[in-house]
Amino acid sequence: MRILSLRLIGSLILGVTLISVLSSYYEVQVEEHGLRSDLVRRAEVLGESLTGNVERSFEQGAPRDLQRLMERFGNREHLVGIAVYDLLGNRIAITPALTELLDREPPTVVQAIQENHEQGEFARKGANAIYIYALPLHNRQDQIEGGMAIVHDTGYIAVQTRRVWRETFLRVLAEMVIVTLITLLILRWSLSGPIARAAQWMRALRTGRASARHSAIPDWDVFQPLAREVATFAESLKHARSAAETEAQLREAAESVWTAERLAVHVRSKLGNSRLVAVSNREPYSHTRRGKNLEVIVPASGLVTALEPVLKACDGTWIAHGSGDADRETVDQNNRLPVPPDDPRYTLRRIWLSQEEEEGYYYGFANEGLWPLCHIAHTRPLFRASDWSYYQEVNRKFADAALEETKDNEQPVLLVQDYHFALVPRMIKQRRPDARVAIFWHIPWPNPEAFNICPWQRELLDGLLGADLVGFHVQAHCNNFLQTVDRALESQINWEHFTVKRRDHRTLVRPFPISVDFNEFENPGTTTPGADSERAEVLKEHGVEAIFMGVGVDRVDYTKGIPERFLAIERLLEQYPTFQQQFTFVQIAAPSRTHIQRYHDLLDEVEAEANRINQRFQTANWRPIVFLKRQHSHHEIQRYYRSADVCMVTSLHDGMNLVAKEFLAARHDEDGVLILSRFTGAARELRDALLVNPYDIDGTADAIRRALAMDPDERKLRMQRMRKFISEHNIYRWAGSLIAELCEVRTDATGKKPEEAQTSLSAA
Ligand code: ADQ
Repeated sequence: MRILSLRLIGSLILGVTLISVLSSYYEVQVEEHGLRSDLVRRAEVLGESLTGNVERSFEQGAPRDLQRLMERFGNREHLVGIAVYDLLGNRIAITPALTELLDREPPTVVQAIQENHEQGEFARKGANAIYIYALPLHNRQDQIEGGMAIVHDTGYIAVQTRRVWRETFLRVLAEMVIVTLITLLILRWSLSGPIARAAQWMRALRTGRASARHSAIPDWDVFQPLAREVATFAESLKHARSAAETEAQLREAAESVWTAERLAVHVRSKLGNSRLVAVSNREPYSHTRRGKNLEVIVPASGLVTALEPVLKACDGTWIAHGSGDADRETVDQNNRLPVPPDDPRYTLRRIWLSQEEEEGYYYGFANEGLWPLCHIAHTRPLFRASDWSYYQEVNRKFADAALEETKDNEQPVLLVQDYHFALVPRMIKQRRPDARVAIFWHIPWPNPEAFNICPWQRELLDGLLGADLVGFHVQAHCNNFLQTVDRALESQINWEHFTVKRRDHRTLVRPFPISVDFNEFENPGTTTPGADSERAEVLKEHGVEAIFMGVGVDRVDYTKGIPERFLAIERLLEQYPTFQQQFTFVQIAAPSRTHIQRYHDLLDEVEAEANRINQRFQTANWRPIVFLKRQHSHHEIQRYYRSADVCMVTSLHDGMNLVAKEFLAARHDEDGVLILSRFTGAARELRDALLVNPYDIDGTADAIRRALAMDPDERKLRMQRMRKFISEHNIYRWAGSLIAELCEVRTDATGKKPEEAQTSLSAA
């Protein structure tokens, strides 16, 4: 930095000096030229006014008159004197001051006589600098009779020029000092400060000592454009370090835990040269416009966390609905864009849907039909023929995009996500029997009787059975699915291997329990206050004082059992009044699918229920329920997870439920109790949670009391066991096992042309 400053200052001084010297030189030249011209003009004027009288006296042969005349003019400024010569070079008259200077006729006078024309010459006579202006003298017949020399002292020009040089030099010196000082100040404020802060930040990252508070990008001032690049670089470094640490821990524990890096290696080895394409409704990055700026939004979604490392590892393509208001501005002419925006590693292909398509396919068939059909939560599914028609149309749109993205690749691998795309696997396999296609169903699969009410159950099942692999969270959903197929379609089911054979195509049905990225959850370490003070701080922000805190984090969905949870809290306060003014429950509630009347009403209902219970029990500085009705960032949610005594997941039915697992992953302090509905997929894995039936309000209230009164050792033991399980059964394991299983599948590349492979449903 010092060398940089010196060099910078040196260059500035040199540059400023050079420019100033050149401009001073020019100024001096101009000044000198002006003074000389002025002198020449004065000599000419004097010559003109003298000539007539001098010629007359000269002709009359009156040297005394001539002498007097010249002496009368001799006191002009800078004039040394005047001398008159005849044609023979004899001095006729001379002013006294000039006597010593001109001992004989100057050559300029000789030349003026010879050429009969005025002459001027700047000359030196000993130590004197002079200007001689010579002019010929004529008689009345206009014949030349002699010459006259008017001599000026030019010494003052040199004095003047030196003064200009001196002044310029002083000005340059002052300028240099000011410029140097300003440069030093700029260096200090604009460069040294940000660089020092950046260095400190990077050192903290390099040494792994960056706390959550210090991990944000500092203000890099003029280096701001670099900051983003360095931040991405630092992020990779952080991941590499945590991966290395995890690897080391694994080696130490002789265990095999999945990490993003391991998944990447695994995926590359399994895929070989195959191209990987993921299809989901939700996109991993959406763009929105905030004034003049484009903002990138990464949805808080387990699906994105799980699939992104897979796509990154093999430069695949992710096909999704472009739902951001500025999404169209950021794609190329093929509706593609490289992502992640900061460090592009794979391609996002956006599909555009009209409002009618979105209403019919997404809100209608998927969320008013299939969602309540698959969740036993006593909300009646709505099946409209128009929605079904949009569902087929949009499925076709996504399948076509997937086929287009894989048209130049042999044996592509396709991962289709969720209940929005039940028909896509068949649509792809009909045209590309060589493709490996998996569909993962993120929600439960109900029993055959429940599914049977769907007017298009056979079409949906047939669409799904186009896949080589159908994945669910838990074995029970696989079993329900196979039983449904058994009842509804002609097929052969192998209960030993969990496969379905239909028209020469075999589909594997397997459980892949989804999970979270265990290492993503911040460990605040010792730099932030412990759970007790963080809890008090969190509650204080909402104007509440309490000893115990519970937390719930949900989309406001009728399957999540939020009203049941609130009733259980009310029952707890009724039955165990000691918890009044002691226990507060924070419900983080993200409004969801509010286009649908049922969801819209539910949001009002849940809020009204929270208000009712609050009004019943609240005091000046305490209330039982803090209802936070908005989407929160993952970072914000973690604070609540960390400081809660109890997390409540009371879903009436849930495929897995990631909130339960997120709560466990966030508890680096190995404290806190999880209350978990037995109707979630997670309940099959997390046996150390307090399992409840959310319909049993008294039972759930009892579970809250039990959780709050639980012995710390028991809390710790349960939490440790569940955290160990989640750390081993993380999101990367989910993606790794799904891809491994899919890549083992023998495809139907039987040589049949696509048309031959197609079979109509009616033939089944
Ligand atoms: P969801 O029904 O959405 O997922 P869940 O598994 O609980 O349910 O995941 C919700 C996610 O959204 C969590 O990551 C949670 O942190 C986040 N979230 C919830 N409320 C939020 C809020 N207010 N602000 C911000 N984020 C919030 C479906 C199935 C599940 C299955 C998942 C994954 O219904 O059963 O576990 O897919 O397969």
